[in-house]
Amino acid sequence: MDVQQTLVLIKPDGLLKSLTGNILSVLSETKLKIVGAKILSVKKELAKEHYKELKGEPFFDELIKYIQGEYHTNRVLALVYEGENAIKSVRHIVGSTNPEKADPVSIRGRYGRITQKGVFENAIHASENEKEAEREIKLWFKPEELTSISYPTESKEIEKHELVWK
Ligand code: DAT
Ligand code: MG
Repeated sequence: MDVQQTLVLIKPDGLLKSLTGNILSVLSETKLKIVGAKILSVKKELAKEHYKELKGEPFFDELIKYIQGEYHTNRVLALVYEGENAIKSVRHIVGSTNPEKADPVSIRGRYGRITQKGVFENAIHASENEKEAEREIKLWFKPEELTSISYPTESKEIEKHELVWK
């Protein structure tokens, strides 16, 4: 087995329902370590890029609204977990995509629901495989935001305006 990193998102329904602690407790059973964490409000561009493979699905527009927080709160907690077999371990404990079909003691089985519009409000996202984990970690985090870097980096001069403390 090899050491992997995987992206976890606690989605807006999870945050609104104050499930952060409960979800992190379940995830801690995996014995993996957190190497990145931040709370953010998801811009449309990031939402669409994250779910780009689902573009064309009938639920796509609702999914984008959901992850952007239109139905709950505009916050997502993004985390990177690292350790042996991290991707499968987290997916296992997260449970199936459809919260009603998920193992009742999995995170989605416990905390997920399906809305009247048919959106799976399943509280959490976890990368599906190594390729997706790499794509998603690079999409959500900068190298400097992680305490352990597992993909190649380069130094680049970036000129930009940013909000600073006055
Ligand atoms: P997963 O999140 O388990 O990797 P996915 O990548 O296929 O599943 O889909 C991403 C999200 O889209 C999923 O967490 C909830 C939503 N979704 C997927 N299939 C759906 C469906 N048939 N109806 C409603 N929402 C769906
Ligand atoms: Mg997926």
